[in-house]
Amino acid sequence: MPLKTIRSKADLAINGAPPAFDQPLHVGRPNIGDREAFLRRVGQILDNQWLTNNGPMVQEFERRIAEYLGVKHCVAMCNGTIALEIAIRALGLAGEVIVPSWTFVATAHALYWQGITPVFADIGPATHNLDPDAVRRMITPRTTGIIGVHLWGRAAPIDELQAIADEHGLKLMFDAAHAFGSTHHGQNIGRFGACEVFSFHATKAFNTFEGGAVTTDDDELAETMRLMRNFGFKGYDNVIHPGTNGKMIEVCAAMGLANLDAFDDIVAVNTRNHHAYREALKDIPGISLLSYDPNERNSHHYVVIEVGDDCPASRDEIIAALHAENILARKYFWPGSHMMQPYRDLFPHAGLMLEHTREVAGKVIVLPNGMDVSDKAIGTIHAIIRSVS
Ligand code: T4K
Repeated sequence: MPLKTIRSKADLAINGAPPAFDQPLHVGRPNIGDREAFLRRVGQILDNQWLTNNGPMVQEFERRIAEYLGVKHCVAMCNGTIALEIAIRALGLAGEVIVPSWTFVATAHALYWQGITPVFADIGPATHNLDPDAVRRMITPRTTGIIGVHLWGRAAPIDELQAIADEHGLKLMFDAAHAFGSTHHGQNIGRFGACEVFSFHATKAFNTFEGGAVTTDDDELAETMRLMRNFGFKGYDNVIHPGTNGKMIEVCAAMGLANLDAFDDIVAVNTRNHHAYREALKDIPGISLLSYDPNERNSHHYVVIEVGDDCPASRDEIIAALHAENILARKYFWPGSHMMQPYRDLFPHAGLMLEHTREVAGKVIVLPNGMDVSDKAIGTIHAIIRSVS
């Protein structure tokens, strides 16, 4: 609950007033479904004495996720980053792969960690997703694939990227870390490209503590990934792929099953909050809230605002004011992956090709959302931004 009413600049913590919240209000506060249901499942795990290595809870989780998304295979993993690495390896990507810079750095790292060069293509300034023309410009003889990211759960330009991939004989996969519960043309994200990779990290709309999954309709690819996540073993004593330890553990699957039952409620709260933010923020000049297509489903997990040049306060001034009030808004994904190591040294001039990435990175603030964010908190966040602007 907010602790004070903000009417003017004098009421702001940056000007010496006490903070609005005594406990931090986080962007990534985990959503937790039915505790009793989760704890019952933990009891079953202990009774089973089966804690990991493709146990019954993980198998049930995979079945339920595949059913929910309407996809043939869900291969559960220990986190989204390892899931990306395994998908990249199983698809045989090599050389150069085109990715957006405007994403969490894990997308690029998953390639680089395997000796593949991530080549950064620019985004559309309104979509925050890959611009297909920019992708075309980055294709070279070494390019083997494209990883589209459904940033903020809004679908990447799937059809255009598929056309480019087909035209140039490239593999196409998606980083769907933000997109559990999203649709594209009414079809669930999870079924596009060669495969799609989800993150079920604690900070995501749907979480399994840590976790991830690759979904695909391709039987052979799914089988390869299942083996690769378990060191490449096919049966006892027989390794047929280079592999790693990418397994989801039973307790994470239990959390996922409890949270899957609560997912509709989580989305309802996020959506309501999103509308409340939209109503509240519309009177502040220079602040615009990124919108979701009303014809598509989306978890509405990310509340993303852009601070325009016509806003009297800068993005960083607003962030500083919110942090002083104990509201830990974030600048995700500033300054862009191309500005982070090792890519900054590898491609010192990448920014020249990333005009929209640079522009968007300077404007974005992600505000708190989720089951813990109340109408009152949104009112306070609005009052702070209005008073500082
Ligand atoms: N691709 C994309 C597009 C991604 O966004 C991500 C992950 C990945 C791939 C990789 O998936 P994973 O390998 O992570 O499954 C967080 C998450 O760690 C990361 O999963 C996520 N994206 C990224 C967008 O956000 P940080 O460095 O911002 O985390 P941190 O520790 O600052 O936490 C965020 C906020 O949440 C803080 O205010 C604290 C709060 N929090 C966090 C945790 C873990 C809680 O209140 N409770 C918690 O348990 O990266």
